[in-house]
Amino acid sequence: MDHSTLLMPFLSRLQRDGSLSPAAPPVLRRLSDMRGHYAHVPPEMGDPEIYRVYALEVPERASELPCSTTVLQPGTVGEEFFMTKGHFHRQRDRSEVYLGLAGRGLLVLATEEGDHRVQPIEPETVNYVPGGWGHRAVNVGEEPLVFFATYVGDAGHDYQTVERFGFPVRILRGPQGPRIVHTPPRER
Ligand code: M6P
Ligand code: ZN
Repeated sequence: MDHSTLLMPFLSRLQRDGSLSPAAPPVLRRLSDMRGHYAHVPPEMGDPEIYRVYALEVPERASELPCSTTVLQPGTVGEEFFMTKGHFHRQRDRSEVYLGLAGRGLLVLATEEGDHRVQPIEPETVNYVPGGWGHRAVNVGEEPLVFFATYVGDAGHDYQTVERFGFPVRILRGPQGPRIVHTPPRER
């Protein structure tokens, strides 16, 4: 054990608004931070907050388990439900776990080969995200979607792959609830 990198035990509490306290200042993602992610952005949309991430102050190294909560607002951009950017792990084989805390959402998982899965995220769900699977959360409910995440510390975030190739499906508001729409590679 390398005692020079040993952390002190600490406690953080989940707040009613989904934040963790103490935690680092939240990372905020507005619509303007998500250029290229939504299929069609109506010009009159303004620049709403889409989500924020509260992360514990843990170094991103292999021996640690970074933890965060994400608070994803309800709403749509055109027909498309509010969602996170989504990412692969830079170190592709690193895994992650999501625990649903509040609201009603879907987790879209995809491999670079084009395989995909869609799973619920809601209170009492535990989503296991194996290495190699890109992941994006989508709020399909009327309340903020709140979930807890923890992942292998040296995973890293690769956003570029999602920006270039998109996900194989989009989640749109339909008359009978969320519609999962397959996206041809050219239109992602
Ligand atoms: C979860 C974790 C974080 C991630 C966040 C927002 O809290 O997976 O690592 O940063 O969701 O997702 P994204 O980084 O794709 O915007
Ligand atoms: Zn991740």
